[in-house]
Amino acid sequence: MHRPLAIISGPAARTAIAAGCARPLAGGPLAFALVETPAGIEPATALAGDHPLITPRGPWAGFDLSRPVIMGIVNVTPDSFSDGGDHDNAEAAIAHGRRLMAEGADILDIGGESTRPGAAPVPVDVEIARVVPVIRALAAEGAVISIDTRHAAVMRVAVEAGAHIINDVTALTGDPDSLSVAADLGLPLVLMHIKGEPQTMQDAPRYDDVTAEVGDWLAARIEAAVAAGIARATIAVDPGIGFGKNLEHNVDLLARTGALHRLGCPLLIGVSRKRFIAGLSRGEAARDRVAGSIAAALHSLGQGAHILRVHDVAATMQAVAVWQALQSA
Ligand code: 8Y4
Repeated sequence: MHRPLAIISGPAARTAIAAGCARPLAGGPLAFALVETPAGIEPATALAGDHPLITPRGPWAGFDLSRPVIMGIVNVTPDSFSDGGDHDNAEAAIAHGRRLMAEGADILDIGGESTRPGAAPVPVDVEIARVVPVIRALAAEGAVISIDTRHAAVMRVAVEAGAHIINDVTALTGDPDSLSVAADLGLPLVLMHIKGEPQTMQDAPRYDDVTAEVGDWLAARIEAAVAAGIARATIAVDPGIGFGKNLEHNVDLLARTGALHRLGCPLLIGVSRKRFIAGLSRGEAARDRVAGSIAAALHSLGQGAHILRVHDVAATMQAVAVWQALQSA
């Protein structure tokens, strides 16, 4: 288990690399001076140049990953939009997706099943009926679409409707057909960590070392995917903030999220409006968690995250533009 320590940002990163005091983190723009290994703490310069903490990532899904990629969230669930019928839901979701595209989202993540603890399970045909018209409409307008699903049947029809990326919060463990269907489809994919099932995942989750265990689980899922015929270069990983984790676990995982670069894959982080923000602050409702979401998003970029999954695309893009200008100054 190797963790980058003493992560350096901004102009100092380039200076430290040029001086032979640090190595680029996952290809840059950050650097790291130290690495924690099972044997102790060592200089990063002791690592071989082809170590996965150092090697560049991407391209992934057509993105070169030289700048942060913004994935905007489009829910097609009745509780997120009108109380009207499926047609109203689809129309509202399409309008929302258009707005996120106009705000500059690189990817739209379209989901038709709530994975909130206690949410009623949705039959697969209902999930399909919700997402397909939204994918069709937004893909036809040029959006890059990811399908947020843990069901193989939904993956198949979503891709027929124009989806480009599979985002599975169960890392292809949620359906016995997912590994083979994803391999057959051959699209870029996000493998997210979850502990337990969505319904019960928040019932007293336990870890000895959450960052190490999430990393080991994701490593095993990468190997399962590769064994099923999925190309390694198509896989992005995600620690799954809030999915079978309490406040302390989420904070630990975000603080050390750079450790996941040992997996050698692009890193996606989803913190937007999540409950841990309220837990660290004043118990705010989801709509009042934007500032904390942006703080966590910029922190994630400072740990070398490549892709951010967010509700508030315009606000995040503004924050990222400022962060990036200061990185490359
Ligand atoms: C308010 C609104 C508060 C939404 C919490 C939430 C992730 C994900 C979700 C993630 C990836 C959510 C589908 C949870 N989170 N996919 N999906 N990574 N890859 N909750 O972190 O947004 S749904």
